[in-house]
Amino acid sequence: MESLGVLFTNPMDSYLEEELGRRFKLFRLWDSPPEKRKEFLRANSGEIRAVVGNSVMGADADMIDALPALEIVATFSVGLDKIDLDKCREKGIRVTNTPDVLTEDVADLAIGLAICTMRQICQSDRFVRSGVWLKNGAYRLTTKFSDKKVGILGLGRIGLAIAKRAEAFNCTIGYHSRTEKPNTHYKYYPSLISLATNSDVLFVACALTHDTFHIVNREVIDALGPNGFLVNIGRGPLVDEPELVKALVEGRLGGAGLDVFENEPQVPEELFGLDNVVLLPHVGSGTVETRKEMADLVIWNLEAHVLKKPLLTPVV
Ligand code: 8YV
Repeated sequence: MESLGVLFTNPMDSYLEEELGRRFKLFRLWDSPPEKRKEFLRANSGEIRAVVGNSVMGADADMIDALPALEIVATFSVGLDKIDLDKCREKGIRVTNTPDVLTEDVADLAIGLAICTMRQICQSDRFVRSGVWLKNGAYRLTTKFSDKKVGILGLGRIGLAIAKRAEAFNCTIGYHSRTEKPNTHYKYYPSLISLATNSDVLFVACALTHDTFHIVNREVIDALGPNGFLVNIGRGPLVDEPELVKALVEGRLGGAGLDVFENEPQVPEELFGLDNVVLLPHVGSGTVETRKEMADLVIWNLEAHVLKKPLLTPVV
């Protein structure tokens, strides 16, 4: 196994790093300063046959071109948006991701974010801590989550898990995706605008691709309206962030619960002062249990590749 040279693109998980280091020859990209990375790749290109990246840095066209011996990209994420999949296909490079193991955590967080935003849980906590309760009395009334119309953009594994949870809150569920899903009783909306118009809370849970970049635009935000809430646990660039900020500042959108942003870890400062937003640092899959399962999947995929066995979670 040590003969497999693995490029680790950024520090993402200490357990994964240790285990990769024990099994393979690990090249840490961040060991070289950003301006020397091209050189670093060139110097080690003969040995690097695998890349392990994540939602921060994967394998783009430049990296793939710089690594002629590359055989597999095993990403520590379910999202594939940081990998040039077409180039991998073209060059016969295998790609694996970490589906299923993180579905529950991300769906739990999505529902948590919706309730947190609508019931203003974080703001209420600050109200108590800052002593305002003592001084000013009761907190203002907030918005109920149960019984609401929930819209889900992207009814994949995570979207379905959100729907299942929302059903337990007696919500009615609608969704939009490229095509209608055969085995669900949820209402399908062929257009995102019509889904947003008919939703109190819109969950963004689709993959980021060329087609879905800024899919939640001004029109969609306005269709959700001043009493509507947006929850994004997918990817920041799915939402036109400047339009979202404007709508929140101008009161054209009721509120937003955001785990992801367009230019992480940058978050628009205009949002910091707003009481109707909850801002999280991309922690959807961030539990000890799930990150361990994700790491094991990455390792097992690489081992399977070395042993020429079927990959566990192949994408390409
Ligand atoms: C992680 C994610 O944040 O799975 C994804 O697509 O965005 C996350 O699980 C990340 O890749 C962990 O480093």
